[in-house]
Amino acid sequence: LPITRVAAVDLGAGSGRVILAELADGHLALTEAHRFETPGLIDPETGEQCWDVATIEAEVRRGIAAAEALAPLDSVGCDTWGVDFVLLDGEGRRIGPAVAYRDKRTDGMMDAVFARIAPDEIWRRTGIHFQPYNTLYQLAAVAAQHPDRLARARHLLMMPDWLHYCLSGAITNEFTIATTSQMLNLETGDWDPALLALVGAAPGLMKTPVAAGTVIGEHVLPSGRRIKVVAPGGHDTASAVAAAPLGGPDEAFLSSGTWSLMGIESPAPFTGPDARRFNFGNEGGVCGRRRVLKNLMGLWLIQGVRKEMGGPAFADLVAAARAAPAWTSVIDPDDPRLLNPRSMVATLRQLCAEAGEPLPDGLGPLARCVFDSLALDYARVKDELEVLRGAPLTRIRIIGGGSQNTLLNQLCADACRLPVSAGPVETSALGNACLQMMALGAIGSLEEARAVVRGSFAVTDHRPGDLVPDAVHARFRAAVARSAARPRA
Ligand code: ADP
Ligand code: LRH
Repeated sequence: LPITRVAAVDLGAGSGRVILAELADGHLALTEAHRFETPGLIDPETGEQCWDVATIEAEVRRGIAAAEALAPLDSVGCDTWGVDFVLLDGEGRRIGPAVAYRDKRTDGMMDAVFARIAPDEIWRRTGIHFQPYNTLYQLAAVAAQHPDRLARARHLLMMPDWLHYCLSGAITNEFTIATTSQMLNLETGDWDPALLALVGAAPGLMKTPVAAGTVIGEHVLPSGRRIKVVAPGGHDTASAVAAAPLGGPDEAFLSSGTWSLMGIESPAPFTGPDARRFNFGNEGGVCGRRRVLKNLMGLWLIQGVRKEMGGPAFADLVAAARAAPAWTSVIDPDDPRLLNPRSMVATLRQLCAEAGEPLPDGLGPLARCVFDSLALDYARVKDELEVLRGAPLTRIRIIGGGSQNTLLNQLCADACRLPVSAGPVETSALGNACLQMMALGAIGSLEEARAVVRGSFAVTDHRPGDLVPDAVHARFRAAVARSAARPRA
């Protein structure tokens, strides 16, 4: 059998990588060709917090060339974080900066949108969870703050679509990333005309989404050789879950990176009152699946602590947390003040003070506060998922960079009182590569892709050990209730 080689471009909000994936004799091997910190910038005119898309494009091109230097590629495909986009004019030129989802331009925008359409109606149309940074509210901000940009725009490309455009010139919108916008109609799978009109977006601004695994164009390598461009699951979480070695419908996934995305895979969406009440979303998956999940603040919190504490290695940070006393300071990790705080450390301490918890001091206690709080959050979502599906879960599969955190994996098992399996680490790149290989005919189905992943990568199991006492869960629930009762800015 011939060897199939693809380049998976995977951009997380924390770091980007280009990975060479090689399939030979039913075995998949990954080689990292290039890695970089996802560059951001402040727009000099508006002060908006943006992605440095020129540098991102250059890094991606460099990475693809580096992968090709390792072995001749058959194709390339890109996945990125959700919700962010680029506007293009009629000549294909970018309009304005690529503003990042944590920028404060969306402050107050949810309420502005809700004044014109009831949130229940948005939910009925999209089945997507409410987050202030969803594309819907970002576009409402563009309409309010820069109407000229929207008036000139002829295309809206989500970040992976924009990368595909840079690489091939093809203008497409891919389905999985489109669902993160909260503007795709759950029933039609196409952009919802009422929501487009609401933000003043022309009907043709986005194209009818193509399915993950579609060949959308060609990329010309520096050598002049042409390779296929395949849209994988453009949303990194869709790609990650595509490659998650889920053992059946009773297993939950926890995609652990800058965010913690926790949920279940389902053939049908969950649109009932429990899903709405708990704020679960039904994101579009590959091959007709849905991800019924929740966005939790995740390792963004530890990234912030790390930055303010002199940038220790993640392994040292985990060791410091392990040495600190357990379940001492617990907070609600999803408090909106943690989305983009001036100081992560000061805000974590402030939340501890408000919850009547001891103030963590120093690297170990701060990291411990983050990991303990995240583990308790996972337990809360586990309970909610069990209510939603009316049946217990049997295992949690942690995938992504955060699956290397053996302390957090164990805390998750102890708090959720369930077995945890950790790995693979580069699941987004893996799922991206698998969908490319399906488009190339080298892998027959998603089931086969998951079997290949299972046979090619080891996972580490954690059994529940020191179960977390009920009193700790109660302290956590009190912190969450306090945070929910706070008036929103
Ligand atoms: P994203 O793609 O969202 O940027 P990743 O999946 O790359 O995120 O995960 C990054 C996170 O993984 C880091 O914030 C860190 O918390 C965790 N991580 C990375 N390496 C290690 C390690 N060696 N030990 C423990 N945690 C790690
Ligand atoms: C994780 C992720 C997540 C959300 C967020 C904005 O990287 O894609 O699923 O969409 O970024």
